[in-house]
Amino acid sequence: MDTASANDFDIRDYLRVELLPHFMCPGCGHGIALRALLWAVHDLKLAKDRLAIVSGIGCSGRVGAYIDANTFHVTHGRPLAFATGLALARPDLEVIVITGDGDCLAIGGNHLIHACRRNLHLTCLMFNNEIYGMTGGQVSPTTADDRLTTTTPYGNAEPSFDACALAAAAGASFVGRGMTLQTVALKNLIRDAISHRGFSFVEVISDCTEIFGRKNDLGSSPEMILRQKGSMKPDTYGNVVDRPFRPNAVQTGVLARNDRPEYGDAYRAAVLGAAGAAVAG
Ligand SMILES: Cc1ncc(C[n+]2csc(CCOP(=O)(O)OP(=O)(O)O)c2C)c(N)n1
Ligand code: SF4
Ligand SMILES: [Mg+2]
Repeated sequence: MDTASANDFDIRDYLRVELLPHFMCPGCGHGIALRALLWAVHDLKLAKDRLAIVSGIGCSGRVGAYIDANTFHVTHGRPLAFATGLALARPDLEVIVITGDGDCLAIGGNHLIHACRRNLHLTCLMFNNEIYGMTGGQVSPTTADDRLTTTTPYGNAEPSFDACALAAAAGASFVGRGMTLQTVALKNLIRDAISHRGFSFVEVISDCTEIFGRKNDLGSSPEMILRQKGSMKPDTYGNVVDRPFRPNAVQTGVLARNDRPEYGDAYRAAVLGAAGAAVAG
C-alpha cells in the first residue's frame, strides 16, 4: 500500500465539490477510476492550471466535469480529436482524455487508431464497462461473448475488441491495462502513462453495476468488482490474480512501451526547419 501518498491525498482537493452529489449509480466503477486518476495527478504534483481534461459523452465522459481543472466535455466519440488540437496548440498543458468503450472504440475508433499512430503527447484513459451505460445498456465493441444487453437480448454473438492489442498494433508508445479492483496499481499505471512522453493508452476495467451487472446477474457491486480478478499471469508490476473472467482482461500493467519520437516535437522541428530554410533562401 502506498501509504505516504495515500495519507496526504484528499480527493476533495481535486473536485468541484459544489457539483456534488455526483450522478453515478451506487457501486459504479467509474468513481474508483476517477479517484485513481486524481491520486496519480496528486502523486505527480501536477498544478491544476496545467491540467486539461477532455472527455466524450457517456457516464465515463461525464466524470470529467467534476474535476477542478481545465475541463472540456465534448461531442460523442471526438475527445481525442479535440485533445489533439489542444495538445498541439498548448504543449505546456498536460492533456488527459477520459472516454468510454463506446465513445473510444465505436464512434471514436478511427480517432483512436490515428492518435496511436501519430504519437502526440496525450494520455487516453478508456473506462471499459463493456456497455453503453449512459444510454441504457446497448452492446459495445468490448461486450464479451454471450453477454446480455438491451440490443443483444439473446446474448452477444459479436467477438469483442482487445483494446490494448488494437492500440499497440496501431503504434501507441505506451499501452497498459488496470482494474478498479486494484486501485493502487491502477493509480501507478496512470501515473506512469501521464509521465510517458508520447501517446499513452490505458484501458481501465470498470463496472456498470446498475445495467450490465443486473442484466447479466453478476451480483452486488462488491461481488462484481471481485469478478475482475481475471488473470492467470502476474501483471508487469508483479501482482498475481487468479481466475479468468473477462476474456481480454488476461493481463494488467504496462503491456507495450517504446520511446519513438513524439509528434508535437517533430512537428515544431519541421516548422522551424522550414522557416530557417525560407530565411536562408
Ligand atoms: C453523435 C452521437 N451519437 C450517439 C449519442 C448517444 N450516446 C451518448 S453516450 C453513448 C454511449 C456511451 O457508452 P460508453 O462510451 O461506453 O460510456 P459509458 O456510459 O458506458 O461510460 C451514446 C451512444 C450521442 N450522444 N451522440
Ligand atoms: S448506468 Fe452504469 S456506467 Fe452509468 S453511472 Fe450507472 S452504473 Fe455507472
Ligand atoms: Mg461503456
